[in-house]
Amino acid sequence: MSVVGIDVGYQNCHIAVARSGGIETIANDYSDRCTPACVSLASKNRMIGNAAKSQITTNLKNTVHGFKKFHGRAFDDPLVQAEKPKLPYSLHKLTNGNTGIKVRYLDEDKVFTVEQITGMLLTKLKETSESALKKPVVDCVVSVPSFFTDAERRSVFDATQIAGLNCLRLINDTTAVALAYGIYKQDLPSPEERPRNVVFVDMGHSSFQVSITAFNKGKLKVLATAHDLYLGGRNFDEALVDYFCEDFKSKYKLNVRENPRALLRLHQECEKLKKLMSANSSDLPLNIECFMNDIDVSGKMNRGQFEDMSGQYLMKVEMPLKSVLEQSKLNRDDIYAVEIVGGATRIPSVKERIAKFFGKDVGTTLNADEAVARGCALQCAILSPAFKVREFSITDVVPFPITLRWKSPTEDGLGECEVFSKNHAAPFSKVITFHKKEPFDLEAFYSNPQELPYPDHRIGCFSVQNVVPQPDGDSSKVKVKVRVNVHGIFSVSSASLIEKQKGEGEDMQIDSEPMVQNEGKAEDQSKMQVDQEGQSPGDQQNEDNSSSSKEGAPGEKQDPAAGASKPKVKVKIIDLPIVANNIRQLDNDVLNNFVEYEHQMIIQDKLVKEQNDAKNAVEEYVYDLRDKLCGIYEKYITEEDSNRLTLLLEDTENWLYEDGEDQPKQVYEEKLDALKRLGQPIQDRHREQEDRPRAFEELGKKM
Ligand code: ATP
Ligand code: K
Ligand code: MG
Repeated sequence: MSVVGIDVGYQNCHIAVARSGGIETIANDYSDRCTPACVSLASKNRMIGNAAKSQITTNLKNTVHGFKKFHGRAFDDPLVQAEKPKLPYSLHKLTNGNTGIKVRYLDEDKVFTVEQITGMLLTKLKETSESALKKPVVDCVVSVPSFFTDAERRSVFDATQIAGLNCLRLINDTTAVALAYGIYKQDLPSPEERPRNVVFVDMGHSSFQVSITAFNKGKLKVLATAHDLYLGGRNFDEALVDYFCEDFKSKYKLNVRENPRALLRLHQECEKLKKLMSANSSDLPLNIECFMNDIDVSGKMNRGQFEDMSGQYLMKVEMPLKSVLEQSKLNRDDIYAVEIVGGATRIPSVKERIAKFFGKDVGTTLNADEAVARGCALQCAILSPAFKVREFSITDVVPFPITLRWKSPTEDGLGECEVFSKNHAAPFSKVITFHKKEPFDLEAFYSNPQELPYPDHRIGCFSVQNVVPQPDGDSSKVKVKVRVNVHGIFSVSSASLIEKQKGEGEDMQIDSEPMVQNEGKAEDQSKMQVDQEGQSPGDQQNEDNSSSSKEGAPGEKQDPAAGASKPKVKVKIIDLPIVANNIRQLDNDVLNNFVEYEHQMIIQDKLVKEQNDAKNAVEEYVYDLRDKLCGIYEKYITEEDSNRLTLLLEDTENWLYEDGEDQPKQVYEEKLDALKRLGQPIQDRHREQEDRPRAFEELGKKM
């Protein structure tokens, strides 16, 4: 079983793995610990990560980046529509209304879903982990922003499946950071003592997240989270881009916004400048050669100026900090430390605002780029039975309250009930008891649309089927379990009908109002413990109680709700099917097709890679042999043979650029073999000669 944590950022992805020495972040095939969230589609293959990023300006329309926010969103979503004009690639409305990404791939127009694009990225990250661990990687933990709603989480989860990963948990970015912070701390207060409250702040490229977490020995509990969906490093880049667009318009009469390629280059240069300004307060130059219309451009900027023009963004830093503090009902004095991560918290004025708000220096003990990935890997290690790691229990929160509404075709009136309040502990399940004579629908939605960073407050509709009245015509008692699982995804996870047995206690009361029953504090704690111990965090395991009663069914069971004090009622528990219909959910068939298609694309990429490797091998051999023919091999070949061989090498080189440009792998292999048949004897003669004196030397030493 693999222990891998993946931070999928809007701009940057990081991977941490467990090896014998502990948790470490790993580098990719470019010796880079950071893999850009970028996918480039081409006529023969795909490039992903660093290779894709280098295609951004050359394969502009088919290089996809900045797609993380499209997860679970409709094409008509205002956020998607607002991003659209800024993207060099095209978006496309899918038949189900979801956001598609339109590119040329294998010389055809092709529309990919965002799950597929993230799936491609995850394929690359999976391969990177596999080459570091030297074994197949399946199990992993993946990070998502804490403010991701149900549809967004389901979409990311589907992407992990497309990449063939078994995602044990989608963990919130700031919760992963909290775990990375707390698990190694030796001096946390004991469980009876007042907890240590720590604020975690993550400003990435696209968004801003804050959490307050309470630590005791062996556990962490998230108290509250807050966010700004529209505040991140990219806003600061845009402020600079705006400035230089104006600057170049007046200085050089250039309309940069009309030229996507130039605009992209300006973005890249402005981001570099922004980073330089974090370490430097003096004037800094910005120079781009051959920028547009063969004109070289230059400008300058300093930190003070930059802060002035990014004032509108700096102003937004405080709001989420205030919100999280208010929600937690703590005072500033109750905060033990403020820890910052995410690339954009390196901007000095961002850091200052955070420090000023809490009235204390911000801690930078965590690695700003890698803390999320490390936290993910730690969570994966905790969940893995194969890996020994300190016990540490994690209680997260439900970020947005969830309400359930029910209706039946004939019974009149709607009923509704908030099943999860804001900042309710998660994962968590509850049992709700209904009294029904016929099948009914449960609609789940977010209670508070105004606070939702998502335009649709619906989560989904869950139809509880096969409900029938009791034999005597009375309503049946139907117990429905609702839960927020380890991924932060809501579901009506099971339902059962409790049938009174003939002649036994008839004393079950019929409530008109449904009864909501927490599964019991202690019970739920122990369930969370199961999650922590990670026998399997999957859906089944969370249901340990109900599934044990299911396994016995059909049969006679004690109704647990009847309790010990009441007279015992003989009942039969019948499982009821539930049909779930979540918004923006991919169909299972479609998902399976995507899994299959990803597999084909992986094979295609591999073929192209092997072809390229075979071609490069011919090219290398040609260069190497030609060099040696005029060098170390000169003595071992007649002049005539040498001339003939040199000519052949030249022919081969020309062929590589013409007919041999794009040949099947075997053709290159045959070519190489043919050359080697001529080159090998020379090499052998040379080696023999070299070895002879060495052999004498060896002999000399022995005597
Ligand atoms: P998100 O969390 O929004 O999904 P992400 O995880 O990809 O995005 P990070 O890698 O945490 O984002 O941060 C990237 C951002 O940090 C970029 O905007 C980058 O320019 C910025 N950044 C990195 N280093 C510095 C620096 N030294 N000074 C200023 N900004 C920086
Ligand atoms: K990241
Ligand atoms: Mg991030």
